[in-house]
Amino acid sequence: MSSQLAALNQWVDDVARLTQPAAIHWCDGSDAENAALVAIMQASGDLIGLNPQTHPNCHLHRSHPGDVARVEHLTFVCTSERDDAGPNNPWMAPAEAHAKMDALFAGCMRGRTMYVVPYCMGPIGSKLARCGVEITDSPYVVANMRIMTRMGAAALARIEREGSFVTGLHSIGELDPERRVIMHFPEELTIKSYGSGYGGNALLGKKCHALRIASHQARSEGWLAEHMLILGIENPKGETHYIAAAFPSACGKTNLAMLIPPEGYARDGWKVWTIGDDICWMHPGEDGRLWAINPEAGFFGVAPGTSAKTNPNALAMLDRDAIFTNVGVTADDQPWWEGLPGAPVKDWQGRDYDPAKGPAAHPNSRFTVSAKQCPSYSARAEDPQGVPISAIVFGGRRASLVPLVFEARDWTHGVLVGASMASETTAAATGAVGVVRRDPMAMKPFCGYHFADYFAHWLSFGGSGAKLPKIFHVNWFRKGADGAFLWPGFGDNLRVLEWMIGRISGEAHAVDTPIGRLPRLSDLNTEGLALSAEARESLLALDLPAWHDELESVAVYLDELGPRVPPELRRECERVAASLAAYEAVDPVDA
Ligand code: OXD
Ligand code: MN
Repeated sequence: MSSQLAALNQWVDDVARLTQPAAIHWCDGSDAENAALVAIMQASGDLIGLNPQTHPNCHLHRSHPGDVARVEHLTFVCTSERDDAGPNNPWMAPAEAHAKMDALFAGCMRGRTMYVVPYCMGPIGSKLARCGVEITDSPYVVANMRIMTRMGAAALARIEREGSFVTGLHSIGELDPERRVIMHFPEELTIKSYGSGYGGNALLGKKCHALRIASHQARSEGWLAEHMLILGIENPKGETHYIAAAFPSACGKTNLAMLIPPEGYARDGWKVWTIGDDICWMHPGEDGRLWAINPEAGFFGVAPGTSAKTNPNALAMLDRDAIFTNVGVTADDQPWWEGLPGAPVKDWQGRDYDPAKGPAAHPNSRFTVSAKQCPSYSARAEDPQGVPISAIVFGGRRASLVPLVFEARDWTHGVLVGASMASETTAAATGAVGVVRRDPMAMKPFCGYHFADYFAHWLSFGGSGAKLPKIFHVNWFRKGADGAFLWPGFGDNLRVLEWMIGRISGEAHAVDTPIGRLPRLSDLNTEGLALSAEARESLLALDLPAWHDELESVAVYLDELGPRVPPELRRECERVAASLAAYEAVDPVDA
């Protein structure tokens, strides 16, 4: 046995001694193994078979009702120096955290099977990919990891070759919110998660490894691990531009990644290709560009709102080989959520559906499905080199203030734009929904180190020689006086992406403003769009006094992050504030 596998075996033995499982199963990722696990879960009630005619090999899982989202206040980054975790992360000293976790894990797998899950984040043959091993007592987690990562024998072979891997120990424990905690030890490449079966808390390859641990590694190794979708836009000339876009959880990353071009665009030959919907690892290439891979192999998407109008590609991939978590079901056992035709008879808790008790599907109900089933999945998603990124897009859910789109004037300004991102909170995490909070680069819950150091890391890419992507900010969620969205969104977002591509190729026009470069409405293709007068007036308008307040609030936010904030970023904030003060209002909107 190689010494690499000896280290892995040793860890597995140690964990077994601590957790006392009845059996140990090393996962090979095969179909036969999956079928056996599904049978076990159907027998235990962990999975419920759905209609085999309409949804072959699809299953429903109902979580414990108190375990349906990420728990940010129980998610710790355990660095040896407290300040290295930053004010953006709950922190605990590593020794204390290990002791706390060991006490929770002691004997917790008695009577259960312990699964050893080797996985690879990224195409198995890619230098940019990284491996991990998750130990879990949840067969539901194994079934999800099999879809979300390259899991099993091939990953184990790579681990044996490479030696280094992230270790993740997970137990559902008693699913008791009082005994729930997720610890990250970035300096040890280790994760320990107890007491939750929910995706972001339990599928350790995703948020825990591919974002929190990877962001920490990326900083020391000179790359970026980001909460971004990646899509390719092919124009009628057959040229494809790849765009990475960061939005907070449940703000439409999956829909944007799978966008269907609106009618005129489709006719003219525009195509959109999906690379990933949640996570993007970007490395500087020898050519000075940033090259990106999607470390995941599947989608763990929010179900409610996914419909023939919002995301036909997603619907097309969800009629076979998928796991649904916390959705409702129809009389003929089809999965159902708000936004779909038909009617539910059971809600997400398995109760008879009663609208008085709330929606049929939990607002954070999910589907898990292989990316290969997505009709727009790009062949380049499996390219070991990744794809070159032409533009980075930041966006939030903002009912007011922030225009539909603007371009940062340079990299430093773009980093400020990302650092000052804010968005209304959603059901993807426990806590109040709809409250505007700062969520820099959509990484508030996921950055595994101090935000100030993270901003410095981003700024460090701005050095000479780099052919960096242009940075943009979008807001699809602006609302009018009546509370309705002003922009149609979904497929029509391609109109905004087309303008960005025009900016990259130097063909599209923009107006310079203190907050960045804005198109006039006439610079966007609005053909066939019925925009209201209010939308035409305000989608691209600048409310100068409100922006002045926004910049003040950004400065306060940077101050709150403390003395580590790079002076360059503070200066950039001051520069924008000063140019706002000096700005003579030019209405960028075409009447
Ligand atoms: C997710 C999230 O599940 O961001 O992707 O919560
Ligand atoms: Mn996410």
